[in-house]
Amino acid sequence: MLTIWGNAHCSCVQKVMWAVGELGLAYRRIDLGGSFGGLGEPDYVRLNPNRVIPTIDDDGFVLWESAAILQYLAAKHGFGTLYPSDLRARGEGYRWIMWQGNVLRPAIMPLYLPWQVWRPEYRHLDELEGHRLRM
Ligand SMILES: N[C@@H](CCC(=O)N[C@@H](CS)C(=O)NCC(=O)O)C(=O)O
Repeated sequence: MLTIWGNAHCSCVQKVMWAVGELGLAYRRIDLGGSFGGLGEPDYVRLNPNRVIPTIDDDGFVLWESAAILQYLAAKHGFGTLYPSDLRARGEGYRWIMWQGNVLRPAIMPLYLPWQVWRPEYRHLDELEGHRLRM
């Protein structure tokens, strides 16, 4: 049985759920993090000492870090499709997974938090400008 901890508002959880959908896997998802809280509960910290979401348990195998989860699930269930057998195609997949997590997400978060979540007085345009992606 595949269990996924994490609420559906979190982009790191959403990409795991997207992969789970593409692979047609049966699962149960437990809301956690954000307004659901629970990341500091001892039972969860034992699973994921980073106290973030997502975390999965696949028949007793616990894994965290969304990029690792994507690669694990795709390799296990989608070899030749979501997990290409061609190394170059797989490398391109890795590239976008890593780029999303290491480049795009850190650039978006300072935009997302001030504009979507925080109060207007916390919005600092000059600081946001410093996060502009230069490619
Ligand atoms: N590098 C981690 C980042 C995980 C992460 O930062 N998750 C955020 C939500 S997207 C989190 O748990 N934040 C605390 C919270 O939601 O309460 C991954 O990709 O899994």
